[in-house]
Amino acid sequence: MKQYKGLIEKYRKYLPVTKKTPVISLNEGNTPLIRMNKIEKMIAPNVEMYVKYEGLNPTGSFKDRGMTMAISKACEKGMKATICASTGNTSASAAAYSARAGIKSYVIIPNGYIALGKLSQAMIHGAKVIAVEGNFDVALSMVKQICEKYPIELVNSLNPYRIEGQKTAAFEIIEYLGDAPDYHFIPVGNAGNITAYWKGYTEFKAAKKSKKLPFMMGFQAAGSAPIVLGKPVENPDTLATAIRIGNPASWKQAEAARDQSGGVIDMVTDEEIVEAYKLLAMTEGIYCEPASAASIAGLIKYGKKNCFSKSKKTLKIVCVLTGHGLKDPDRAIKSVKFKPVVVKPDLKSIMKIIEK
Ligand code: AN7
Repeated sequence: MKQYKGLIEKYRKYLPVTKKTPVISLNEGNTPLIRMNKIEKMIAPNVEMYVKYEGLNPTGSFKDRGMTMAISKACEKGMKATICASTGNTSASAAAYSARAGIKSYVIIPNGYIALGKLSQAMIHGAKVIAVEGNFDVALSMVKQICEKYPIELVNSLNPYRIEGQKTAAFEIIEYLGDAPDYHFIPVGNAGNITAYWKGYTEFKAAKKSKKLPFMMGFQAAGSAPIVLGKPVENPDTLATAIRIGNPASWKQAEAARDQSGGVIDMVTDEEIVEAYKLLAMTEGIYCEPASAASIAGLIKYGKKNCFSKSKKTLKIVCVLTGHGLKDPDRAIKSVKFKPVVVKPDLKSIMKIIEK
């Protein structure tokens, strides 16, 4: 049996790599597309719904797809250090891939707004973690200034190789479904991922690997929705800390994906995000982080608007679950009413709770 060796080996033909590029990989990509039999029935009778479970990448988020490319290309250039601003997942991925490459990693995070799992990853992989008293947008502006002056590779999605790696998720969806889906739902933060998926879908269509293009349906959190509002948000706020971003770097590209596909960029409230997050976990057995649930919340919102039931054909819908639920266990514990009950170690006490 041939072992899967990561997305650079699989999609080499479609990526800007050569024989000389040292491939830094953790066998990322190849994540499952899972049918949501219960939730699809709540959306509309003619809907076939799937999640692309990107939380199953090596560091638990889609960032690994971009990072294998960014770090491989940094090594090809002979760079000895990487830096990123991050709401958490980019830093976890950059730290892991930099460790694997044997180069230094610096990460700048907004102090107090990083989920615990993500922080632990950056730390254990040996990154130098710097927490600024400011939000992600402030951190990104610092990082850009540093990279102008010092020979450190910027590995945020401003790095074009990140987008190249991330577009492979669209390739996988097309290969699995035999064509692109009708609708693609995705959370939007810094807007790199929606840019990457659109690039992937359009490239595979041009290569005649698919016939159609999906409507791109991007969702920001209501308290951090600059693209929806049409202006930067100075103090972005949402419990979905991964997408707590007020001035997305790929703003224009996200609008282009929306407009070229005929889709939307809209917002969902924190309440809608948590509701979708719990629904997915409790009815389908899938644990994602809150930001990821924005795609599901968006689908529920458009289902309620009868967006799909007007169509006579079966509509295929893919929602991207960008990060694993274990990234942010604090949010899960805060979201569930039934807390563990402490009892004496005897059957009677335990049965009392079970039978309640
Ligand atoms: C789980 O890690 O921006 O729209 O610094 O972690 O491509 O930014 C994370 C973003 C969605 C938004 N879901 O993707 C970072 C960071 C999760 C994320 C997004 C992020 P983009």
